[in-house]
Amino acid sequence: MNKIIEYLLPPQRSTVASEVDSLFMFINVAGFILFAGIMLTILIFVIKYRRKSEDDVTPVITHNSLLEITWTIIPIILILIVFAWGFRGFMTLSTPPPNAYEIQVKAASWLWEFEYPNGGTTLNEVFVPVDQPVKFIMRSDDVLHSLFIPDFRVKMDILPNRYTSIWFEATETGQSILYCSEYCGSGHSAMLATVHVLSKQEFEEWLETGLEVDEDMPLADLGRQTYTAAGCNACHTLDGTDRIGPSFLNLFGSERTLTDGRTVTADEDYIRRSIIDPNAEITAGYPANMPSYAGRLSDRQIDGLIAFIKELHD
Ligand code: HEC
Ligand SMILES: [Cu+2]
Repeated sequence: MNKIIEYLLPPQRSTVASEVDSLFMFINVAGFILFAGIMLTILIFVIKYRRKSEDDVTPVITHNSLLEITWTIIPIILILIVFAWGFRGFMTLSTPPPNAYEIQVKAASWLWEFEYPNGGTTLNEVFVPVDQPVKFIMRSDDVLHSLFIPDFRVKMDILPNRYTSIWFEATETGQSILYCSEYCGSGHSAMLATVHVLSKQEFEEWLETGLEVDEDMPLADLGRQTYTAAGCNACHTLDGTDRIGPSFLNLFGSERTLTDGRTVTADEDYIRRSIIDPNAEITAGYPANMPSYAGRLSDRQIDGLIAFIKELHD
């Protein structure tokens, strides 16, 4: 059974994963046995009781108490097992342990922002300690989203104007994928983040140092790093092809036509404005759906992005 689970499902990387999988497999196997049994019975009856001659008549059958009680009791027992088992898992999943480490999660079209107790934030990346309960307190900036981490078997809707939460305890260090599982518009499939599970010590170190933007890195390198870390790559390519937004190739210094008919030159100021207040100037031919990065990127990261975009010419 474990081999089948390994084959069918993502790796089990949280304390609740194996219980979720066991119930899932129980429902599947029970469903399969019932399906096969019913199909087989139908097949046998079709053959055995087929009309054999022109004047074959159907006998009058009223009922069979034993049979009817059996096929009522067995499904009731099965359903009660699923209910009790599922309810136990539901209670575990919905009551975070009191010592859980709390991270605030903000979902926006289309990015993930994580805020740690020390005030630091990360975009599209979340760092958590291994073997410790972690609680996400989640809200949405705009529409309905849903946070799903398949490796941890946790999933919860995220709503505007209301908090929802999930918790998990990762059982091994490494990376897992986190994504939005509620269709939320054209950038929905790009709403991805990475969960980095660190050892306790690595996590402490990361909290001390990792949150600060690397001051020594050359600006353009920082820009390249931010381009993926902040998820610009979900909508902007570097090779001249359109994704959701225009490509960054040959952008710097070019003339941009805006939806209001004005033409502007893509200089430093224009790029900075596009990042901080993207809906102020919409490039003609593209939807107005870039999220604002105001307060989400440091000034140095924005300088880095500008330096990086400047270099992209063929
Ligand atoms: C969800 C998709 C999405 C993400 C993520 C996104 N953008 Fe955009 N961006 C757009 C769209 C669509 C436009 C064109 C409409 C407009 O001007 O707002 C655009 C326009 C721009 C422009 C102006 C381009 C032009 O042709 O004039 C710049 C510069 C820019 N984005 C930079 C960034 C940077 C830097 C990031 C990451 C920090 C980023 N964008 C993330 C969708 C996105
Ligand atoms: Cu979403």
